[in-house]
Amino acid sequence: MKPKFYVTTPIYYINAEPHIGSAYTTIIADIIARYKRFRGYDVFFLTGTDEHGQKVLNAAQEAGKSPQEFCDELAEKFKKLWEDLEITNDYFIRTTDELHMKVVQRFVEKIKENGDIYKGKYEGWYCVPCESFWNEDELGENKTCPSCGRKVRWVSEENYFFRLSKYNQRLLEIFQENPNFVEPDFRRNEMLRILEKGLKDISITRTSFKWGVPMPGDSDHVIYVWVDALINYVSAIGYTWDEEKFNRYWPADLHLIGKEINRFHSLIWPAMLMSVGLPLPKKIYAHGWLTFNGQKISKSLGNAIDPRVLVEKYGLDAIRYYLLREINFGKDGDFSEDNLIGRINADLANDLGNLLHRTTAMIAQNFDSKIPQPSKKESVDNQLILGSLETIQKFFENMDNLRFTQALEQLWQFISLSNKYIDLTEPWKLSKIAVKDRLATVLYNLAESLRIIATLLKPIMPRTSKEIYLRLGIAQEWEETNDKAVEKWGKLKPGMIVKHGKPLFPRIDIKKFEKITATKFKEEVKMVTEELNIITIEDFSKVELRVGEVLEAEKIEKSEKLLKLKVDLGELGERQIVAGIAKHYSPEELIGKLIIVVANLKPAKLMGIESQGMLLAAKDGGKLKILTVDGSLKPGAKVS
Ligand code: ME8
Repeated sequence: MKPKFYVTTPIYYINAEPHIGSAYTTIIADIIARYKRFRGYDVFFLTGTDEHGQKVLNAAQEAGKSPQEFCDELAEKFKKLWEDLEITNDYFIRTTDELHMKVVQRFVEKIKENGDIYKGKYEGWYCVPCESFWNEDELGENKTCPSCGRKVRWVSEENYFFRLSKYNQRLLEIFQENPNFVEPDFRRNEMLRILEKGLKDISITRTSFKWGVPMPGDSDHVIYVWVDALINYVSAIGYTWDEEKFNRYWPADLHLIGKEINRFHSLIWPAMLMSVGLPLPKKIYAHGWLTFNGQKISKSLGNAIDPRVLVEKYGLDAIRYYLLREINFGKDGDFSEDNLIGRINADLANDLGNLLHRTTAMIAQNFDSKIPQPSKKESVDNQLILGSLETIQKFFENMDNLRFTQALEQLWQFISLSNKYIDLTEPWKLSKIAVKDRLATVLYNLAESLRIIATLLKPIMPRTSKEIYLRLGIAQEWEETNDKAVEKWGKLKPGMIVKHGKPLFPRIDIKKFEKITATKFKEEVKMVTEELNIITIEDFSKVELRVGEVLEAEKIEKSEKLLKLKVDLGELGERQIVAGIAKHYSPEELIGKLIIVVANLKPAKLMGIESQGMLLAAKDGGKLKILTVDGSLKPGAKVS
C-alpha cells in the first residue's frame, strides 16, 4: 500500500474575493501535493472556505444579501479560481456544510465531556478582521490589533471557555521533543516565547450574533469561528463519519499557513486535539507574507489582484516558477513584476527555452527528427551524466524539506551545465558524416537531459513539463510519469520523433510592458494557453483556408522578393495576393497552380500594394515550396 500524505491550506475567509496572497499558499500546497503524488504517495489535499463569524456576516450585510446566499456566491468564485489555476485539491470544504457543522458540535461536546469547557464572563478586546481576542498588554498604540493594526473593540459577554492553559506544559514538551513541529524555526521560537509566558483560557462562543454553529445544549451561543474553522481539518476527512478514511489520513502531514495565524494552528489547535484524544499534525509550516509591486496586498485598499490577471499576462507556469524561485519560502517577499519579467527572460526563455530549441532543431536537421542512437561516451558526457545524478538527488532532498528555492536553483544549475555541454561539444561542427556517431551521442545526451529536467518539473510547472515531453516525442508517457523515470540515465528511447516548435517562453520586452494595477475580480478571465503552443479546434477553425487557382502572376518593381498574384477563390471571388516567393518561383511557373490561401486575413499593404490574403508555403533552410493540392479541386474548396 502506498504511504499517505495529507496536506492542507488555511480555509480562506469568504468575506472578499481571493487574491494573490491566498493563491500563493494554495499554489505552494498544490506543488507539494503534486510532488508527493509524483514520489508515490497517496495524497489528500484539502482547501476550502471559512464562512462563519462576525466578519463574513458584516460583509454579507454590506452586500445586502443573506449570509448563506452571500457565501454560496463567493464559494463558487473560490472554486472557479482554483480550477482556473489548475489546483489539484482532492476536496473543497465549506464550514457551512451541514456535515462539517455536525462534526464541530460533536468535537466541542467531546471537549466538554473531558471537562475542558466552562462558562464564564468574557471581557476584553476583539479584532473583527482577524476574528481574534487580545489581552490588553498585547495591543498596539491607541488600542490597535497587534496582527493587522486595526482598531479593536471592547467585548463583554457571558461565554463558554476552553481550558487552553491546562495544555501549556504538554505543549512545551511537544515543542521540545519535536523541533520540527513548527517551521521555520524563527516562527517556532515565537510560539515557544508565548508558551513560556503562559497560555490563558480562551472564550470559544459568542452571543452577540447568530451566524455560526450553535453550541450544543445552549443555542443562545454560537461557536467561535476559529474553533469551527480549525475543526475543518478533521471533518473533511471523515472524523466521526468515516472511520476508515479518517484513520487513513489523520494526522495531517502538513498544515500550510501564513505566519499571522500561527498561534491558532500551533497552540490552540494542538490543545483542542489533545483534549479530544487525537494525534497532533506532524508539521505546521507558517510561511511569510507577500507584497505586490512593493505594496501591501489589502482587500480594503482595493489593490488585491485577481491572480488570473497575472496568469493571463505571464502564463501559469511562469507564475508558479517565480513564486517558488524568487520568494524565499518561509520569509516575507515582494511579488515584483520587474523581477518576474527578469526571471522569464533569463531562466525560462534563455536557459530552458534555448536548451530545448537548440536540441530539437539540431535533431530535426541532422537526424530527420528522430532521437539518435548514442554510442561511446567521452569524459564530457560523463560529466553531464554525473551532473544529472547529483541534481536529481539534491532536488529531491530540497523538495522533501520544503526548500523550493534551493531545489530550483539546483535544477537550473543542471540546465546551465547542459547549455555549457553544447558549447563544449560544438555539435554544429560534428554534422559532417565522419563524426556523425559523435553528433548522435551529443544530441541524445541533450535530449535525455531535457527529459530529466521536464520530469523533475512535473509538479512545479506541469504545462511546461508536458510540452517538453511532447517536443521529445514522448507525450503519451507524461500523465503516468513519476520519480521512477529519473532512476537512471538513458531511459529515453532512440527513434522517438521530436517536434521542433515555437519558443517555450517568448521573451518579454521590459520597456513595452505596463504594470498591473488593482483589478476587480474577474468572473471569466480568459486563460492563456499560447505559452504551450497548443490551440483548440475552435482556435483552428477561426482560420479560413481555401484552395485558390493562380490566374496571373507578375514581379513587383524594385522588389527582389515579392510577386503579385491574382487568385481565383471560387465563391469568394478573385483576390490580389502579394507573396514573398520571387526568389523561389518565376511568375510563369505559378500560373494554373492550385494553392492554399488564408482567406480571412486582414488585408495588408506590402510595398504599397494591397494583399487580400496570404498563401501558404513551407521553408526548409534556404528552400521554399508553396503548398498545393494533391489532384484537382475547384477553386474556393475549403481546407480543414
Ligand atoms: O485567516 N501573503 O483566512 P484568510 C501571503 N479563515 N499569504 C497570504 C497573504 C499575503 N499577502 N494574504 C493571505 C484566515 N495569505 C482564516 C483561516 S484556517 C483554519 C482559517 C494567505 O482569508 C495565508 O495563507 O485571512 C494566510 O494565512 C491566509 O491566506 C489567510 O487567509
